[in-house]
Order: sequence, then structure tokens, then C-alpha cells
Amino acid sequence: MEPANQFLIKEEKVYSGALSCRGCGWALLVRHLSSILGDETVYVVPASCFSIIAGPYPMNELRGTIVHTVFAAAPATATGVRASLDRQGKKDVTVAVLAGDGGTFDIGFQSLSGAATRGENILYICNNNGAYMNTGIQTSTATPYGAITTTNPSANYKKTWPKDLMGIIASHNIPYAATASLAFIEDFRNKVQKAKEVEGFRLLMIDGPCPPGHKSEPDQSITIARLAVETRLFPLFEVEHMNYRINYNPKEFVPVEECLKLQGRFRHLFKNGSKEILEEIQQHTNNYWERLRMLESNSN
Ligand SMILES: Cc1ncc(C[n+]2csc(CCOP(=O)(O)OP(=O)(O)O)c2C)c(N)n1
Ligand code: SF4
Ligand SMILES: [Mg+2]
Repeated sequence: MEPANQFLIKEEKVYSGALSCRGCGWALLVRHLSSILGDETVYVVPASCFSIIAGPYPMNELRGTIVHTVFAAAPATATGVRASLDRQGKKDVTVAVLAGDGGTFDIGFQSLSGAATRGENILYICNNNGAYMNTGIQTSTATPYGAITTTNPSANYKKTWPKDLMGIIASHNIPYAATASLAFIEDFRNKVQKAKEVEGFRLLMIDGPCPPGHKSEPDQSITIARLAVETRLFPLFEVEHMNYRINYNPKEFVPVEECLKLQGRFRHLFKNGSKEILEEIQQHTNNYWERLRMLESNSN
């Protein structure tokens, strides 16, 4: 068996002084990501919190090359970077998009679908923190049902279900797509390694802790991320050419409340008279899990 510390970052590729909030998922994500992808990587970054965290040139946060691009066009920009590297014979250099959920589910959606359909040789990473955090916590189509944002305040909490981006991207028949969590770092690192090695369009969806947006304590980020997986609110699975595989089966039933109650954006759901909404969220979560199991059992 390999030593337990095999998943520690052996060589730091992120410089000190990052501009993220305490407990931010982006920060931990890029530390692990860059330690696997290596210095040669070209990161393509559409508008998001990471545009700020990455730092202004020449004070880049990451070792590697960072290309900032417009919100709607990261996969198109990455397509151009890939073509240019290929023309120079640099086929081994990874081109990785680092995008938020707003840039993925909404504003960059057409560009994402286009690049996936063309089978571009790109690794697309979505840090899904469930809202437009960088501009002040506006609702995206990834925002969970029941959450409060600045565009869905108080009684107008979000009353639609998040888009099934994984289902949509899987239907493009791409070679590799997976969900991953910073609370399951072994699984996360294995998936990044696998996604690095596969050729063609690959997508990783990471559950992104965000204390200001989720109204949570910074030291609870990993606990909340772990509970999101244990409650099945954020299941861990992979899809290869439309074949599904669940990577983690929670050993016991943990109700969704356990994860939601640590986040102030759901505080109103714990007041008298809101039990029905929690039950709806539980039912939707159960249904999604059953659907995943069915897709897995119908896979090769
Ligand atoms: C076309 C366009 N519209 C709006 C903006 C303003 N803007 C910059 S970052 C951002 C939020 C990004 O949200 P998301 O993609 O979820 O990333 P996060 O900030 O949550 O990391 C917005 C709305 C922009 N830069 N370009
Ligand atoms: S607002 Fe959220 S996503 Fe943005 S830097 Fe702060 S913790 Fe990270
Ligand atoms: Mg976001």
C-alpha cells in the first residue's frame, strides 16, 4: 500500500499572497491541480473570482501561463491556444480552462458545447460555487434550490432546480467527465491525473466552497464539502462516452439538512413552516441519486 501522505502536494506551484477569501475552494483547487498538471500548463481563465485570485501580470499566482479571456468564450480561446501549441509541436502541454459556474452553466454555455462537440483536446474545470460570487452572489443556473442570493433575497429564495450540467455534457459523448470534491482529495487527485492523460474534451466539476457566498464559516469549508457528498447533494461519479460510474457510495443515509444547516444561505429553511421545502430538496436529491444508479447499471 502507498504511504498515506502520497496525496500531499510535493512541489508547491502556487506563490504565497493569493487574493482569495479564507476558506475559498478556488485556492485549494488550484494548489492541487497545478501540482499535478505541471509548470508547462496553459490556464485559460474567463471572468470569475479566479481572474482576481490569479493576480495581475507579472505577479501571477500560478506557475504556468495564464490567459485571461472574456466571460462567454473560454473554450473558444482554449481552442485557439491548443491549435497554436499543436502547430508548434507542443502536444504535451495541457490547456486547462478554469471557469466558475456562471461561466460554465450560463454565459459560456454555447462555447462549452461547441468545444465539446468538436472534441477539442482541452481540460475544462468548473469550480461550482453555485452563484456569481465575484460580482456579489447573484443567482446562476447552478444555484441550489432554496438558496438565498442577492438576486433571490429572503422570501424570493431560488425556486428552480439547478441545471444538470453533467447530464448535458455527458450527452456530448466526450471521453471523460467527472465530479470531484476537495473533501475527497485522493479521488480528486486521481481524477485530475486521469483527465490530464485522456485525449479529447474532458470536464471536471468541482464542488466549490465559498464562505461569503454560502454564509458559512471558513474553517467549515471542507466539512460542508464532505457532507455534500455524504448527503448525496453532490455525488461523486465519472462518465466515459456516456457510461456512468459512481465513485463513492455513502455507507449510511445522511439527511440533506446536515449539510444545509451549516450554510446561512439556507437558514430560512429551518424556520417554522419550511419543513416541506426541506422535504422537497431531500426528494429531489433521492431521485437524482436513483437516476445515477440507473445510468450506472445501464452502462458498459
Ligand atoms: C459579459 C460579462 N458580463 C458580466 C461580467 C461581470 N462578471 C465578472 S466575474 C462575474 C461572476 C462570475 O461568476 P462565476 O462564473 O460563477 O465565477 P465565481 O465568481 O463564482 O468564481 C461577473 C458577472 C463580465 N465580466 N462579463
Ligand atoms: S467570494 Fe467565494 S469564490 Fe470568491 S474568492 Fe471569496 S471564497 Fe473564493
Ligand atoms: Mg460561481
